[in-house]
Amino acid sequence: MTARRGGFITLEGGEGAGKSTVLGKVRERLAEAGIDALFTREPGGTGAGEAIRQVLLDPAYRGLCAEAELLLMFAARAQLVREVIRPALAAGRWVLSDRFTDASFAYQGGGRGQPEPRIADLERWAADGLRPDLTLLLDLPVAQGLARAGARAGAADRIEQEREDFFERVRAAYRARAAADPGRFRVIDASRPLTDVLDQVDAVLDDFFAQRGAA
Ligand code: T5A
Repeated sequence: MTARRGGFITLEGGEGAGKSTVLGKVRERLAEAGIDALFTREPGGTGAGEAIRQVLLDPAYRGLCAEAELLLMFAARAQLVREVIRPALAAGRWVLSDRFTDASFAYQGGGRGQPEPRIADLERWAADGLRPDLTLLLDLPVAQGLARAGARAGAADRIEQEREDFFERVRAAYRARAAADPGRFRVIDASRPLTDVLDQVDAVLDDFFAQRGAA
């Protein structure tokens, strides 16, 4: 795995899809290959963003309305783009993020029913029009992802407490976005054992880095 020029890569998927696990392995492999990469996550990734994340995930704010949720996601994103991602890309680094704007289209759009044009408008100005060069969608049946997430220690956060039909809409929205933009999305079968998922991810990244001027 080798790559000379930077770019922006995101991982997306429903609850318990395995994004954090996969990104941990990718981080090790990029480090071994001597590829300079910055890893971040959403919502969060900055001081202000992590504080906003706490509000967003705290079950105490169960009554948060969909509009406030959407704006908080983009408030954290606005800060992350300007404080972390844009400067890193300008320095020629690779940036890998656990979720980005596709998550808002899937969760706040598909899940909560917020109108797509409203989210697209926020993408333009709040996220500074930034779009990933490559997005890996870790796709798996909702029940399987929720079972994985539920098997972890700790109480469910505010969004994890949603009903299964909410996550079905999230999954459908993700898959629709992937189908509409096959040039940017690669769909990974995340229902498979971890070694198999990692092989799929490696193949996609190797191919992408090769296209981006790999040695
Ligand atoms: N959100 C976020 C929005 O609503 N809108 C937005 O715009 C954004 C950016 C973030 C929440 O915010 C929402 C989405 C989320 O609800 P979070 O805690 O970051 O909260 O939630 P997730 O991103 O969903 O992270 P999770 O930790 O729940 O899931 P991951 O990272 O996808 O899964 P991971 O790696 O922790 O794996 C889950 C478990 O499964 C095992 C792991 O070991 C772990 O125990 N596992 C596997 N087991 C078997 N086979 C495999 N292939 C496995 N892969 C992982």
